[in-house]
Amino acid sequence: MLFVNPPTFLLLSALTSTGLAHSHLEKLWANNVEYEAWDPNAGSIGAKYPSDTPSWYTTNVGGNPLKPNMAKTNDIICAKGASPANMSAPIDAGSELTVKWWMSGYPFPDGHWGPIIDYIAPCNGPCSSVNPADLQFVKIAERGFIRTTSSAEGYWATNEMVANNGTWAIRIPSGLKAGEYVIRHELIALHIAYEAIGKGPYYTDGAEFYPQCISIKIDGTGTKAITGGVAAKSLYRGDEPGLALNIHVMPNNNTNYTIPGPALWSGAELAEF
Ligand SMILES: [Cu+2]
Repeated sequence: MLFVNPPTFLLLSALTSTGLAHSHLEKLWANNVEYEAWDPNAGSIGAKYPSDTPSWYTTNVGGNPLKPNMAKTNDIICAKGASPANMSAPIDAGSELTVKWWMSGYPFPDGHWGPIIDYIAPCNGPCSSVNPADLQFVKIAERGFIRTTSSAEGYWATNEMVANNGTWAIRIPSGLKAGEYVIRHELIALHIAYEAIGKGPYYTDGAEFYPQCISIKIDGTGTKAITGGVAAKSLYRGDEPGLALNIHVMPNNNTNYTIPGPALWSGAELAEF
């Protein structure tokens, strides 16, 4: 059963000709406060970007993926046409930021198997005025292949997110220094990752990246600083073992899957599953 309220219904109709392909964030929660996320589809038909969401602005109408050849462009940082949120959501270090993905009918296509990865970067001031290219990210969470099933592909983090009504919890490391930070939350889909096999870095096809940034604000007396981060444009090439592979092979061999990107940051603490 699909419940569609009138504004959304009109929106879907309006987008039929351009193709409504994938997902965007619908909501998020920090310190028990619920926020509406930015909807780039609504933006394309005139919705104004709100001042009260920590979810970054994007022009990614249709929630479309970025391909490996976009991994060295500004779009990989925080999605297509991204610019910072006007506010940063207060959140306690050590607590969970929860996000919810949305698309018509289901949160994300179940046939888009892949990892979910979360990064954090300090803004060194208000995130609302940060230059996205200056953000130095460390990885604070990663979840990839989870278990084999009767299908060749098996069960992945993206399947788990869909099964959990589109929600995903991100543990903010405890003891972080007070200040504003950007969370870079990312789904990666591997269903056509095999297209990049043997093609070298930054090929036009292959794995699909779905990043979204969220600004947060931490108070308190924590002392942990983020060090050793990298610019988002240095995270991926598209020909790593975890991005250029065929996940459709029987017998199921995805148990050896290597999540792409840098190693987990030493201060990371994973959410409970
Ligand atoms: Cu797709």
